[in-house]
Amino acid sequence: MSIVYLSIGSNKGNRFVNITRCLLQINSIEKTLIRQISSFYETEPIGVIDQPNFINQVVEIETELNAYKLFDNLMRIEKTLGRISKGDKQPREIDIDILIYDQLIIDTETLTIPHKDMHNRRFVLEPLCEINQDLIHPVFKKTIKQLLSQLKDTHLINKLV
Ligand code: PH2
Ligand code: MG
Ligand code: MG
Repeated sequence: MSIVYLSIGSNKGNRFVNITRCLLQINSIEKTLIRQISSFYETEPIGVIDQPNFINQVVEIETELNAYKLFDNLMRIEKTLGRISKGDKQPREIDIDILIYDQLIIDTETLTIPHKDMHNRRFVLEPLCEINQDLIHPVFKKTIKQLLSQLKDTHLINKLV
């Protein structure tokens, strides 16, 4: 069994409904179970201007699926929940990113784990720190708490519930 951390985001439509549906669908992936859920955070968009704020959340799951099989399932869920492939720069109902999969390091065209931007993003590190501050980043060999303490990202995030 593997432990995986996912970042979930929505900035189109009813963001809370989208994320709730997303959680239900993740939990119904075969051999996969949600173990922990962070608070919701309302977050300023990064890298894309003139877009609505996101709701972001981080979840911890356990799964028997390998990283590629899990990724396929997550992309299927993104599509089901309405994400039309217009590219990463458009508002979307749901975006699911694999942050960390055990201590695995993968760097291929389709999949990069750990997520290549996670250590630079407050909307990832704060919710992740809430559910596992001692988690080690497999590449930097630092805990999430350490990465958060040295983070320079000044984009606004607001913890909701
Ligand atoms: N996702 C992006 C780009 N920018 N900004 C915020 N606040 N939240 C996101 O989930 C996000 C983003 C690309 O996936
Ligand atoms: Mg993303
Ligand atoms: Mg994505």
